[in-house]
Parts: sequence; C-alpha cells; structure tokens
Amino acid sequence: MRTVADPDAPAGLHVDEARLWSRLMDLAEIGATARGGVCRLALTETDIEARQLLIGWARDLGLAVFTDEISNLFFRLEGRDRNAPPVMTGSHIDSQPTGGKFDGAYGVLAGFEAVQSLQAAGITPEVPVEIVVWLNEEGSRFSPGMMGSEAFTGRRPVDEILAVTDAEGVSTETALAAVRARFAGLPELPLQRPVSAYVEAHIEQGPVLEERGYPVGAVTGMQGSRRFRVRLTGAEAHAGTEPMATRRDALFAANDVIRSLRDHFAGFDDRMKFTVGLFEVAPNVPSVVPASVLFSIDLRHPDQSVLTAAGDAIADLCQRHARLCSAEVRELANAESLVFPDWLVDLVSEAAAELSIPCLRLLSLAGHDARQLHYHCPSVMLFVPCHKGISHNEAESCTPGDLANGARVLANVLARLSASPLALPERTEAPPGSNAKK
Ligand code: HGY
Ligand code: MN
Ligand code: MN
Repeated sequence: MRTVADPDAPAGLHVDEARLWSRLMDLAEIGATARGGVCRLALTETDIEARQLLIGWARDLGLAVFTDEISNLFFRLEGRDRNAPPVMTGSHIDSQPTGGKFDGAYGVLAGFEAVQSLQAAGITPEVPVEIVVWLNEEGSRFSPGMMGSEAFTGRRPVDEILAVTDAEGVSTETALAAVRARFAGLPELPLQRPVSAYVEAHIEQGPVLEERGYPVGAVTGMQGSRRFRVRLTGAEAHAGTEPMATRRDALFAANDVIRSLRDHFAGFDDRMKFTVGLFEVAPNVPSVVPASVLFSIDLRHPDQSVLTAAGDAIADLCQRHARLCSAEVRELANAESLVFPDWLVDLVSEAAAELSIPCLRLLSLAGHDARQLHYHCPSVMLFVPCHKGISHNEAESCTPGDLANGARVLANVLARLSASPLALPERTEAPPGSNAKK
C-alpha cells in the first residue's frame, strides 16, 4: 500500500477525512434546520453567509477568488501555464427548503479537499485548477434551477434568467444585485470562457452504491428531464349557492388533470419519474370555489425518445381533462439525456483503482450542473453513497469515510487532468431545443 511518503504517491492520499467532515459540518450550520437538514435558498442571507465562509477558506489556502456577472464563485489554484483554460471542479451550495447537508455542498468541499491535497503533495499543476460554486442549482426559489451553470455556458440567456421572479414577486435581477453589492470587490471573469475539463463530485441521491457496496461511482451520463408549469383557470363562486354542475372549479379540474397524467405515465416502464411538487390554489379560502390552480411537473426518463413522447402528450391531456376550466401549459426546461465522454469516465475509474477503491459505473438519475458543462467542455461526475439514497430530505446522511474516498479519487483525477494542457475541447453541440424556454 503506497503512503504519502512516496514522492510520487497519488495526491488523493493527502486527503484528510476529519478536515473534510469538519468543513461540511461548518457549512451545514448555515441555514441549519431543526430536523438536521439545511434551508439555504439561492440569493438569500444564508447563501451570502455561506459564500463568505468559503471565500475565507479559499483565501486561507492561498487561492485567488473570482466571480462573474451571475455571481458564480471561482477559487483558483494557479497553474504554471496561467493562460491555459482551467480544469474545474465544484457544485452548488444552495439547497432545497428541506434539503440535506451534503447535496451540492459535498462537491464544493470535496473540491477544497482535493486542491488542498494537491498542495500537500507539492504539486504545482501545469493547468490552473478552479473550484466553482454555481449559482442556484436547485431552482427552489427561482425556477428553473442551474442558472449559474446555464449562464456560464451560454445555454440560457442572462436576461431570461434575470427576469424570473420568486413567489413574492422578487426578480432574480433584484436579488442578484443585492448579492453582487455584498461582494463588490471581487474580480470578475467573463461568462463562456474556455474550460479544459469539468469534474463534479456529488452524493448519488439514489440507493445503488450503498446497496451494491461500492464506495465510489464513475458517472456515465445523466437522464433527461422536462419541467413544466400548468395553470388551470376557472371562476370564483359561492360555496353554498353555486350549483355543482355549473362550477368552474380549478381544483377539481386539477384533480382530474393530474389523475389523467398519472394514468398516462403509469403506462410507461418504471424508469419514468413523474412529480407534482409545487401546487398553488387561489384564492385558497374555505367558502370560495377555487378559481385558479398552478402546479409543476417534473418528468424524467433515461430514454430520450420516451421522454419526448411522454412530455409532448402533456398539453393535450391537460386540455382534455380541464372540465369547464382553461388550461395553460408552459415548458420551463427540456434537458436531454446525455452520456459523458468515455475517456473521462475511464479516468475516474482508473483514479479509484490507483487508490484501490472499488468503483462502479452508473447513470445519474438526478440533475446536476455537469449537465450544462457537458456542452462546454469534457465533463464527468463521481458519486459517493448516501444512506438509503435519501436526498432532498433533511435526513440525508453520509459517512465521513465515503466522503473522504470520493475526495481522494477527485484529487487524483484533478492531478491527472491538470498535469498537462488538454487539447482545447471541441464543444459538444447541444441538441436542438434542449433547455429552450418554450
Ligand atoms: O432535481 C435534481 O435532480 C437536482 O438534485 N436538483
Ligand atoms: Mn445537487
Ligand atoms: Mn438537489
């Protein structure tokens, strides 16, 4: 077994499990919830506090700190070739309202641990290495998510992102301006700048690694997902006087529409995932017939043709089952299934083998910022187990050992990718219509 004493010991051997766990717990304090999770929504005071904490840690490591016009954060370990496009690693620090300590945060802090391991191994990379914090991956306040990585890669126009409003009517533009003012002194880098490669570490958010007994996963690709909003419009009426037959009851219409969608999607194989997570009724008072319902649809499947066919049926189903109400269907995002470059997935597997860490190749059923970077530069992910696959839930939990193993593999991957300039990646052309706002 090789040790850190070996001059050419893999950088990953310098990972410090306790240090990584301690940083994760410190970050989890920010937005901590009473049930052991985190609520750290994008562009809120908790997001700002978390950024301040990370900037302090980055400066302690001697990393240069940058931002951009959409408030992504970049912590840069300089390379011998300062002009070479950086190798990037990172994830997000915003959470779901009932999120866990590790979703997103792990990818950023595994990046810190991996870079600190490169430093401990005395490695000066040829190519700069940057840890990135993407703005608003989750999209739980400003929808859809992945705003930082979409703006960075040019996959969604910035003005479209700035125009999005939250439930209180606050625009992304207003909330972003307040955050940018708090970090006014940070030097800015342009959007869409070249990147040599992107590697994102993340918890699996599924049960496979834990069930199969693998400490690390090399992620082969990501299933496609389509996001919609459906608005059903009827008319307010008196709960005591309006006859049942003439009511334009938007809630009863929503009940029929959602039932018809459930029946339709149940007709596909069990890889189809259909979720209605957001549901708003107006005027939402006991003695008025509901006039308006707004609900979300999150639809996912690994087979692109199935996802296309299933998603394209939604508008017609809504119209047909809306009863006396009108139905308006808007698609917010359409992200295709994708496959990461084989050579990069192999590199993750090889880096794990170098450390004698068993590694399983698997597909990501969750969405991640790597989805956007995939069309900008060669990208890949590595997963670590989370207990029973529980995530987007305050009970999300991981073991310090698994988290450290993922950081060890990440350190080795970064060491190899940054050791010499990669041929500037030709960009993978995005499929037509993906991510397009209908
Ligand atoms: O929804 C997702 O797949 C991601 O965890 N935000
Ligand atoms: Mn995530
Ligand atoms: Mn998430």
